[in-house]
Amino acid sequence: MFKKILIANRGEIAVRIIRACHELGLEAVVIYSEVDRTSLHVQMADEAYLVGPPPPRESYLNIDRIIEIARKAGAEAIHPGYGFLAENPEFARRCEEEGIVFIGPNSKALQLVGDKIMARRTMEAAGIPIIPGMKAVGHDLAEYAQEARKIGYPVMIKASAGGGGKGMRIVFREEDLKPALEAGMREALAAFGDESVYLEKYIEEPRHVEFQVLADNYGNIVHLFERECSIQRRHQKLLEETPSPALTPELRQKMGETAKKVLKVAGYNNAGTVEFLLDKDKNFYFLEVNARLQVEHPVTELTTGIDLVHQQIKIAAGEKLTFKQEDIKQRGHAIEGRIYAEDPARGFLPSSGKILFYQEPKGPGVRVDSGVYAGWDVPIYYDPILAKLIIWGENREIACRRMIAALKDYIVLGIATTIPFLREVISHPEFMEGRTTTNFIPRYFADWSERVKEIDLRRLAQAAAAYMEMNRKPAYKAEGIGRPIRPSPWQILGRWRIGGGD
Ligand code: MV4
Repeated sequence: MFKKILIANRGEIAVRIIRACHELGLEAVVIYSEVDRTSLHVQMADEAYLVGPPPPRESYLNIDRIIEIARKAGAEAIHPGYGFLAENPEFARRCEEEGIVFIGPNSKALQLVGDKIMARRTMEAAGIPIIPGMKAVGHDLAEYAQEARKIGYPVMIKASAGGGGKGMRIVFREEDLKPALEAGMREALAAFGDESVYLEKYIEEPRHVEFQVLADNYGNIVHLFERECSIQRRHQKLLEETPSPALTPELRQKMGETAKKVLKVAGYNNAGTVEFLLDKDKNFYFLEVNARLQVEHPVTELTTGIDLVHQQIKIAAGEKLTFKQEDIKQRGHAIEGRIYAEDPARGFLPSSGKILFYQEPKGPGVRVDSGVYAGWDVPIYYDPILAKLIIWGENREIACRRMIAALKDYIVLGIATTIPFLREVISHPEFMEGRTTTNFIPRYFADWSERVKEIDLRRLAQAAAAYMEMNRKPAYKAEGIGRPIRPSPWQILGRWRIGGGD
């Protein structure tokens, strides 16, 4: 087993991995950019090294600098987290070359699953159901038009060099194909440096179901059941849950076995997630492999009792899986809500600034994976995720109610967040009933704006918090007690609570 791991990431996932290192008795080394000097992950680590200026290219994406720091710190392994270099085959290869263990899949498997067309060809040859469509990029408009006619409209344009929706376009009529192809290729080039696109049959109103898989270096492979990405907004996942209300035990078993086969065929090791689309007739199709620890991994941990970061580190250290498929059970229901520094009332624009007041919900079945604290300045340079609220309940109904209550108790003042939006979504009857297809947001929340009452109250509380922060003197001295105390804005506001209730 390693003694010291470098975490090449920041924010909540870096904090999450530090915790896992400490639980395994390992030292955690972190990197930070100039704006992240006071970040929570820097405070919690055993060692911290300045990696560079704020722009990701000069810091968290700077492969040479990260390898140099790993060497200097004597880290035997690097955990990439998610985003940044997590699925970068070049980084995995460089680690392999430098004799530093990359905590993730081998670079060859990473290369394969990162090429969407190659992955489709490989999976189809192995008898895995793929979405009908092209298995090679086209050479000119005529070829794409011919392929689209073969597939049948509507068709989906997709980038071959990456997933996550970049370069994706839905085309309903032939006359719209050319402009959509040009736009999709431009976006693919900007996002992945590769303009290659291909066409698939557009699956209308699918459900987005993914299976967590663990594969050690000795051919042992298990799945840890599914997660449904129930609510997404423009490919940004907001809510994920497990189990999926749409799966029967038979379908779950079939998709789980297929997910294991996908990774076996790809020669994959470590943690990976196999994404499927499920159409309204319950046919499932392989979509892509996410070759990283995913943001939503905690819902799987809460329902299976298996710590995925521990498993990643153990597999990377050459340990065998200690459980078989039949040992893994799903228990209860878990839902994760992502807390972003974005303003849902202003089109989800990023909201930066100082967190003036920060209070996390607590109670049975409430987990918060956070990377922030009161007084911290949210930088503009990175993905605006602040934290994740993950709820476990013995069934979906209790989990939903617990999530709604927890979101009411989750107080962040000084910046706007997605908290009030999440609460409205989960309270919606269609969500409560489990009817969550990928166009839930466009259908029910297209022009959502926060209720005026909440805005007034929140602003009032922010004013109180800012006032106290500016004055930084005790609001009053309790009689007979030596130490002056400063109440929270909520104590000043008395019984008022944002979002209704008492
Ligand atoms: C699709 C699709 C429908 N038909 N492909 C691809 C990236 C992945 N993260 C989601 N993707 C989808 N691929 C075909 N042929 C629907 C999705 C999809 C989606 C698409 C648009 C907007 C939101 C979405 C949420 C989940 C899945």
